[in-house]
Amino acid sequence: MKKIIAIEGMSCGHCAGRVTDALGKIDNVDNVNVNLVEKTATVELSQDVNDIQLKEAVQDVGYVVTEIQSI
Ligand SMILES: [Cu+2]
Repeated sequence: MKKIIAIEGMSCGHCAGRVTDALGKIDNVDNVNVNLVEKTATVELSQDVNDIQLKEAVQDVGYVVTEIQSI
């Protein structure tokens, strides 16, 4: 499954790298793709990961999650 995480506050490749690393460390997150223009991170999951866990990982590195959508 995939989830699209809407994130406020990312402005450059450094931000994208921080978010990618933070999400990539979570168990069952197989792949992370940050889109700076759309202000999203798309995560591919081998098993469901709780939205709260995704949100906290992003917020711990300094960005704000506004929405998480399962696709
Ligand atoms: Cu930045």
